[in-house]
Amino acid sequence: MTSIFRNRMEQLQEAQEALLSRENQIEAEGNGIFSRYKHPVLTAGHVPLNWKYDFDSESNPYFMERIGVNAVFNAGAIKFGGKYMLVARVEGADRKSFFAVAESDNGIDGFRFWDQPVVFDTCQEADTNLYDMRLVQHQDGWIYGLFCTEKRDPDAPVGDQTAAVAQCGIIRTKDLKKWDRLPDLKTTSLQQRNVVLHPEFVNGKYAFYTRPQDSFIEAGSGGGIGFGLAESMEYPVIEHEDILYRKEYHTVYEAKNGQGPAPIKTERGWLHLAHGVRNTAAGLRYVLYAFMTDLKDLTKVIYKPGGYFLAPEGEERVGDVSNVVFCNGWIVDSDGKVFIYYASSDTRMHVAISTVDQLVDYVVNTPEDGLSSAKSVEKIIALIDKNKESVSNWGTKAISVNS
Ligand code: M1P
Repeated sequence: MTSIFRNRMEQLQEAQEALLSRENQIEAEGNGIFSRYKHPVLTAGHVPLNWKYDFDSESNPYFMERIGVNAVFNAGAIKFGGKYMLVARVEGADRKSFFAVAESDNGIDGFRFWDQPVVFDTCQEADTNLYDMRLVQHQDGWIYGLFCTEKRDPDAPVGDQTAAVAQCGIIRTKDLKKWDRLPDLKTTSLQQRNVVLHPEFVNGKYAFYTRPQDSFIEAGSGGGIGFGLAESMEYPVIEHEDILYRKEYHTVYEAKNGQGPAPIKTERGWLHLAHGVRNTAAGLRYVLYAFMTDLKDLTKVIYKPGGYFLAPEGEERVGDVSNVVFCNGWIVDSDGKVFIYYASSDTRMHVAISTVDQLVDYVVNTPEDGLSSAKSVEKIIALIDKNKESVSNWGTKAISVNS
């Protein structure tokens, strides 16, 4: 073994161990709705060295990286066996994404990847690229992983090597180790991305949140976040999609939107997190927004807080696809604590924490987008007036308490 090989290997191992064992810290100033943690929870630096380096000093005397990993982002999340599990999108230097499970004892730091990436049947549907898994523990007993499967558009002319088709792939498991591939979801839309399985049966059927789209990038006439039912997961076919949350002019989701993780059931309704996209001179800007649907009619939006819930901040704003936050995984603990796992700029994973109570308060009490500047000012004046009254009441109470 050469000294170059040994030194490099030891330095890299030491640096990685320091990263993996770094304690995370909650950020002091939050907005009362959620609190971010300071350090990303999962990055390309967390990928095991033996996925990238040849540890044979004969065949790799310079201890050179043989397989590059570009980014780790857009992870599905689930609590399993008492651990916080992320099924991350790992993107290689070759642009191909795949899935890998990382686990942590506390959900905020100490995430470590399992020994090897997730393996399942990827031949039957000829996927070129796979990404953005939504994990759902369904009422039927299976854990489903729904993801985007992408391939070159077979109808594109030879001169166009960028045109692609996106559809929803489905796998299921009982242990996060052995995954069975089911047929891809069929809908009447040309393409699909951001498809999420609802955790409960609806009228005895499987319910899906969809995102019909005209082409690979543009949602176009797809309209927004859709909803549809399928008889079975073995032959998943949605014959009709209702649009439950439409794109709308001059909102944070005017260009497109997409369901985030599966919604959380609360006493007031189903709590949703989604991403909204608008176009700017600097490119697309992705933020997260929240809403709530009716417990009985899942297509009825009952609370629609205006504006974004979480937008990229600081280093989150920079990465491979800058100015993006994206969430496809959250975990609710039995005490109501919610771990919101979100990716920034298609590069790394973060966590923010909240509670079901706080999130419900947020969706129920945040005013809707009035869709004009005048309406925004009206809302602020109403709040100022309310505050004047509250503060004067405080005075009275304070005096009566003190006297
Ligand atoms: O680059 C931002 C995101 O773009 C796509 O999301 P959507 O289909 O909603 O525009 C996906 O490729 C996603 O993975 C990516 O983070």
